[in-house]
Amino acid sequence: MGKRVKQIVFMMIVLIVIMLSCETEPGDVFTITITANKTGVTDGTKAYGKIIAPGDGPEGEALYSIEAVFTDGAVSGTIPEVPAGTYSVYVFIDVNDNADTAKPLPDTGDFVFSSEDYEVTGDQTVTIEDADWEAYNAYTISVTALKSGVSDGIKIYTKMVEHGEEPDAAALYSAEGTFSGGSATFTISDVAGGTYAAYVMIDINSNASVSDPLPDGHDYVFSDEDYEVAEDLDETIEDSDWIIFGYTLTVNCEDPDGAEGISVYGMLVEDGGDQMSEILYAGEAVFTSNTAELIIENIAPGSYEGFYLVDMNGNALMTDFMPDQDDYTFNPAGGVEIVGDAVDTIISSDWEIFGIF
Ligand SMILES: [Ca+2]
Ligand SMILES: [Ca+2]
Ligand SMILES: [Ca+2]
Repeated sequence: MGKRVKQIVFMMIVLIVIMLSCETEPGDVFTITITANKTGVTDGTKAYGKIIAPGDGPEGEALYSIEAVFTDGAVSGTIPEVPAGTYSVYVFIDVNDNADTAKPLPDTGDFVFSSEDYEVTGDQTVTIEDADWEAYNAYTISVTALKSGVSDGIKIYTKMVEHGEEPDAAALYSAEGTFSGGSATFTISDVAGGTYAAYVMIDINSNASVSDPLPDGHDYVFSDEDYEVAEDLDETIEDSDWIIFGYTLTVNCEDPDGAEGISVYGMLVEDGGDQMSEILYAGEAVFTSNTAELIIENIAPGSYEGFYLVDMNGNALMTDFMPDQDDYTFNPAGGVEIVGDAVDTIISSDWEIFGIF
């Protein structure tokens, strides 16, 4: 061989050796180092990492696993002898210190990191920075509220309470915003997935307590008592979704005479209206043991005429409540003034039999 050919052959051999040394051989194993930072994590908090088969979700069986303890907002550890291949890497910080060490999984309150389709081709380091963590099972709700006619500067408040609870229950999450140009926006972050009762109000008369805002007369309210959160949500409350906050009128009625099992109806119409006026609010109850508790709900504050009817012959329609022969009626003089939740009483002698003048 000529000198030049020898040089070329030598160069080719060198090149092949270099190429081979870059390829992973079957049986080669590598060390995976996981280095993580998260400010605010207290010393002693555990982090768990695992490498699992690609395609398995975060709950998949660990092929390789590791646990380590946070110090000064940082944690690291190594997993030796990982064959080349494609995996998923899951790491979580057990912030609330409740993971089952036999099969550690994150729950609400923990932080998680994942890297799917993670290729192992040599000794490698997975570096997880502050911004790479996500709160487990936590979502962001962004709300735009529209309501024309609301003055700039008026506050809107929202609270999410336990499912089944009323607006005055303790807030699990809350937020506020300020109206400008007929709309307001607010964001609720880190909401754990689940079902809640959500209450929103526009404090029209600017008198709500900032620490526990609740609606009163003239405020607008909106509620969703079965509010499900399972992803990030972008919501709009439309102009027509709002109702004026209303009060409850409870009327304890005494039996006029022999009305056991009979229905009593209550209805409110506009101030100065009569029995033929449009019914604004209504309720129904049945006499039991000579009394009936009639409840009329969600009444906007104001003055109304009240009409009550004991439908002795059972022919009144919920749509008109018109009395006829032998029914009992009562129309309180001076109307019904609603400024808050109220309790009224109708005693036996208040009832007048209809049709006898
Ligand atoms: Ca946990
Ligand atoms: Ca108010
Ligand atoms: Ca009747």
